[in-house]
Amino acid sequence: MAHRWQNNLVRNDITPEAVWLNRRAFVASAGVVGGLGLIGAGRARAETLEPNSFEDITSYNNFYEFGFDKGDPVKYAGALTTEPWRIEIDGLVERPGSYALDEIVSAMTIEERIYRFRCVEAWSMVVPWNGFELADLLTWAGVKPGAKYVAFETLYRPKEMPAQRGGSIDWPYREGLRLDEAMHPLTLMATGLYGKPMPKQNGAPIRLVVPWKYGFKSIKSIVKITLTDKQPETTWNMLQPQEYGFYANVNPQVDHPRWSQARERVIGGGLFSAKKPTLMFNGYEDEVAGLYDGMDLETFY
Ligand SMILES: Nc1nc2c(c(=O)[nH]1)N[C@H]1C(S)=C(S)[C@@H](COP(=O)(O)O)O[C@H]1N2
Ligand SMILES: [Mo]
Repeated sequence: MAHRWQNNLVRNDITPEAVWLNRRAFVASAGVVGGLGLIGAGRARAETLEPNSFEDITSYNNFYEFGFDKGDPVKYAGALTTEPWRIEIDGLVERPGSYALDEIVSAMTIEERIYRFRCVEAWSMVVPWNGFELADLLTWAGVKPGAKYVAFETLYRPKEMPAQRGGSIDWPYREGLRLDEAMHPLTLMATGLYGKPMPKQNGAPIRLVVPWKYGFKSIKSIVKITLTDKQPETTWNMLQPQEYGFYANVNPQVDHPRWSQARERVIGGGLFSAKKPTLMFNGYEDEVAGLYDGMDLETFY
C-alpha cells in the first residue's frame, strides 16, 4: 500500500545477497514504478541505495541489554529465546490483549524496505528490512479517540540479557512516537532483513524502524505497545535529557552537545573513507517534514 514511499530506495540487485529477492518483494518494487512519476515529479533526487552487507549489519550493533560494545550483541544475543513471543497491546485501543506474534504477522503484509539507518553516534548503514507498516498493526488493534502517542517496551529478561542485571539504564528499554509519526507509512515493524528472520542481535523477533530518526528510536525485541494520551518516557531521554530528546529527528544542523551531527561515517566504507554529509531527516525530508510544520526543531530535538 505504501510502496510509493520507496521512491528513492532503489534495490540493487547485484549484491551477492540478491537471492533474498523474493517474489513478493519484487512485486512490491514493481509497484513503485507506477507511483514514481507522480510522487517523484519535480524532484531532483534520484539515488540508488546500496545496502550494507549482511555481515556489516549483523556484527556492528547497539543492543545494550547484551553489553555496550558493538560486538557484544552478536556474541551474547544467541541466548535470547524468541519463540514463543507475544506482544501486549494496551491502553487506548479497541482490541487490547496479549497476542501471539504469529497471529499479528499473519494478519499483516510483509514487504521489503531499503532504508538509510543513522545512529546518533554519527555512523550509518543502509539496511534492506522486511516488515509491515506499524499503521497496519495499529489499525488492526483499533486506535481509540484520545490516543496521541504510542509507547514501546523491549523484553525484560535478565536471565538472557546479561546487562539487564545491573548498570545505569532503567530497564526495560523504552521508546515512543507521536501517533502521527507512528501512523506514517515509512514507520516499519521489522521482522527480518535480507529476507531472513530478524537476527537476534538486530532485535529478534520484531523491532521498530523509524528511518528519519536517530537509531535509538528504533527499539528492538518489542513485547509491549501502549496507546496513550501522554508523551511516554523513553530510555535515552531519561538517562541524558539534554543530549537525547523525545523527537530525535536526524538533523545535520542540530549538533549533539558533545559532537557534530553534520556528517556520518558509513559502516563498511573502510577505515580511511571520507565521512558523508548527513541529510535532513536522514534523506526523508520530502516525506516527513510536514509532520513538524511550525515546530522549532532545535527546541524539539
Ligand atoms: N531494546 C533496545 N533497542 C535498541 C537499542 C538497545 O540498546 N536496546 N539500541 C538502539 C540504537 S542506539 C541503535 S543505533 C539501533 C541499532 O540497531 P542495529 O544494531 O540493528 O543496527 O538499535 C536501537 N534499538
Ligand atoms: Mo544508536
